[in-house]
Amino acid sequence: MKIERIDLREIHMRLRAPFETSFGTMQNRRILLLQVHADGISGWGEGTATEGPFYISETIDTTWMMLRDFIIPRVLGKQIEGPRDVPELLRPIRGNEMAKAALETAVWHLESVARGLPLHQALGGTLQEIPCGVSLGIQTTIDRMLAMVEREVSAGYQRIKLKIKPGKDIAVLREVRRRFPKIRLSVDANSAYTLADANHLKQFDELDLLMMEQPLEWDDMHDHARLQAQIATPLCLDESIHNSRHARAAVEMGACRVVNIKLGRVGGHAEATRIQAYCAGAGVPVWCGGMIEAGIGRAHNIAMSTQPGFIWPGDVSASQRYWEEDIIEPEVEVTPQGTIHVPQSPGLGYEIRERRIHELTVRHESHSALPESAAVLK
Ligand code: OSB
Ligand code: MG
Repeated sequence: MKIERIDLREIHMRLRAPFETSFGTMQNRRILLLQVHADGISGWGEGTATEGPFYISETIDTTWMMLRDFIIPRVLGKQIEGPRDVPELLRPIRGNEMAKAALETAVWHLESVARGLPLHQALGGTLQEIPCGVSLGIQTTIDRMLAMVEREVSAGYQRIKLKIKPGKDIAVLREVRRRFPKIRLSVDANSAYTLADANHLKQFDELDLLMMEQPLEWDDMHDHARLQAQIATPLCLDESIHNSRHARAAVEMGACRVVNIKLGRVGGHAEATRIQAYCAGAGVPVWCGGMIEAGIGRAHNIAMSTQPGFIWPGDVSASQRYWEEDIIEPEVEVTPQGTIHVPQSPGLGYEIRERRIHELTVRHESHSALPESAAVLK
């Protein structure tokens, strides 16, 4: 296929409710969408960077800039065999995984359309139905958190994850565990603690948690290994894992016993596939993390999660938990058993609501191979 044109769009969407983590609160989501055109068809990818560099270092504006100035020029006009060529073309560019993933995932979508295959099949996925969990933001009161847990457990979700930070942790957790003694429960600190908090975090062992996600600094595997040696709760790394080398290092040094895979954070489907394969071989469960995606990112997450290494329920939940109206048709729905049926039609398996995307667009650039490399449309 020859990459003829790449469209970058920024859309604005408002979450139905604010989402609070240890690094801040979000409600207005600025989302980058990328559409790649080749051989008369197109594929879509979604950038997952947030507005500020508070989860990992990338932001929507750094991803836009890296795509425009470095990534798109390396692929535009090129004849490629398929999506597996994309990481190779981008190898000289260091880091910037979320920017690369927006393009790489779009090329996977395009190829699956070209081959008439559902994306999950093109990726080698086998599951027809994936297990789902939810990630609940920090709440102002324990009662509010209990009410949210109640709602999601009743909806069928198979795992409840609570965002925590110092001062908003053990008391809430004890109450949730007392009220829901049987549920699969986990926590995510987004790097809000230090190794000096080890004794405090050790108290969490009494709560029978499935895992504790990224308690320490985003780039500190060494201290995670030291913490894991002191606590029984399995650690899961999110922010620290940007590629399969990181996953192997973390597992080998004992920095985690579970891995969260996010397509954006690891640079796309090829690397996500490699990480889950390594983890499956090492006996380390992986699960699909979320970045408050709109429907295109959500559909990519679903396809990714059909691979055999994805053992635990992901943070992949119904569109309606986030948005009044999503950008795909049908929207992502979750069964009363807390699963998503993987769509079996070619491509993403969801139609893209291009009119809706048009309405939500605040910026659009079209980069063409010929005759000019870039034309700003809006
Ligand atoms: O750490 O998993 C995280 C959202 C934004 C940034 C980081 C994280 C999250 C979530 C939300 O936990 C998961 C979702 O519901 O999409
Ligand atoms: Mg996380």
